Amino acid sequence: MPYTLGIDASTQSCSALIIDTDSGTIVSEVSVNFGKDLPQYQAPSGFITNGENGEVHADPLMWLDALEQLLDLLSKTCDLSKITAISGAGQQHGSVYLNDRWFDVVDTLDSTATLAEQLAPCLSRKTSPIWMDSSTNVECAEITASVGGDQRVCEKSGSIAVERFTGPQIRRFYKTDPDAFSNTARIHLVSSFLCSLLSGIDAPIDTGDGAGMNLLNIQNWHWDDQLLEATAPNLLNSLPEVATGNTTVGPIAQYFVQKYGFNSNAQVTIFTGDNPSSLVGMGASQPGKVVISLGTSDTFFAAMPEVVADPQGCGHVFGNPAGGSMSLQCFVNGSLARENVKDRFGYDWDAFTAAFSTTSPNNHGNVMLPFFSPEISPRIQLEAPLLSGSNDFMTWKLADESIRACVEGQFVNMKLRSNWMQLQPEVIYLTGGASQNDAIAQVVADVFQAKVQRLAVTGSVGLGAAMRAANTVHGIDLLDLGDQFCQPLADSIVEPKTSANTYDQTAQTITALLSSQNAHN
Ligand code: XUL
Repeated sequence: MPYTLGIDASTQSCSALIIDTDSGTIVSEVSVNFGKDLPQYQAPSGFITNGENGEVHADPLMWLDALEQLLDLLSKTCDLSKITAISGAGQQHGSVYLNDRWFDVVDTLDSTATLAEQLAPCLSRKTSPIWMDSSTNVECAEITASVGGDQRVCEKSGSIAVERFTGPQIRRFYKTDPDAFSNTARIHLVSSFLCSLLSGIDAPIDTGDGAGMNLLNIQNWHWDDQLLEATAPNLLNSLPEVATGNTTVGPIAQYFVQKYGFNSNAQVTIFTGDNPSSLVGMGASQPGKVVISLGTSDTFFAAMPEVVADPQGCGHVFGNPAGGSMSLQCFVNGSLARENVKDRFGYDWDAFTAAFSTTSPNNHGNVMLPFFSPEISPRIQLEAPLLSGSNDFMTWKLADESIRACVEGQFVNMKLRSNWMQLQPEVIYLTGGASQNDAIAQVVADVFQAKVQRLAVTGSVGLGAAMRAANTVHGIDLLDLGDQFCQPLADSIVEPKTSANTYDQTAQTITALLSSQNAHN
């Protein structure tokens, strides 16, 4: 009975999910939370706090310790020798900088030492910038000027130069620490770094995650000479190959066979980014479905029939691991913003949910743009929400109204920012931590005037990875895997209850609030 493993290396945790494609069941699911399970790294939400100048970094050794804890846990729930296919996904854009020892070490991992012990001497940069980093404003401007403007960068790479994307991050490293940069022999994404370790070779970057770097040309899916040159000298030498999402990298490294009891013949499929993986795991890798993922960041994405770029410059085009491309819009102020409003009133999640029954859609004109940290959709530097409404609301005296306003503001803003994709979704697939909350799902249905559906499986990133592995290694069709694993949760459908124009006023208020702040769309 062949088992398939999917790994989800996300911002706050590392999770694993094993599927059995014969019986169509999930055999095992485990997770390691960076803050809770690895407190020694002092990263309660998975990143180092108090970074300066918009820097948000994480310790790559923490990811490695988490991977080992995860596999240890997993080996206690399931016989890992039954696994025949493995893939994974990483938080997008984060980068790992390695010196030339990397090539030897990754090839010859020693199962008597930990991954972290062996990899520590390979790091040419101690910490990894992650997607929450907004420190590269100047570098984005430099890359844009050198390539010939926003439109040109967007045509080539699928996005304008974006602060959190890996290219601008690499450029900043090159400028601020040229010695360490020249010591760097390889730059990996979180996804390709972990894939390399699992397979024991220097693995390629896939077109899904690779397009989040401002370095890959989305017309031909090759590194783009002009973008590379605009970013840092001799960059091509430091980048792995690019490969499509259906590439098998090779058998699992002996390290994991010896340490955790994997089967030597288990094959590793190239890893991808968490969003492209979720597209597959939601059964949405063919055009026609829209996914909203509610996580640390909220994201809105869909497989695209053709490549359209966002004229506002906030959206992105990535490779679709199932072939073709996908669009994505990312919102930094996702679950941390919802949590912030909840905590401000000392509410638990039940009280948070109950707030939607004491208030009504449109919230009597009380509107919030809950941007507790700098937002990227649209790009605006804020540390506190923008509010409009009654005096009591504006002075945070109305708990329930504030909670509704936070969620309504998030999704009305999401609708405004995703209009460029020209999608008229009839069904929206909701996933991620907060997706099981019916009150939130109702706001999504009302704002988008579309049916909202949840899947039985919550870990769509890990599931997408497992499905991709089963597809490439065992040749099982992704559509068939979707029928098996991506079924809607019974009674999970939420229909719109409000009329189509209910949120028109909210949308106008949000647009006015943003223009009063000079947001750069
Ligand atoms: C996407 C993005 C985030 C990360 C973390 O562009 O920055 O969604 O992938 O989840």
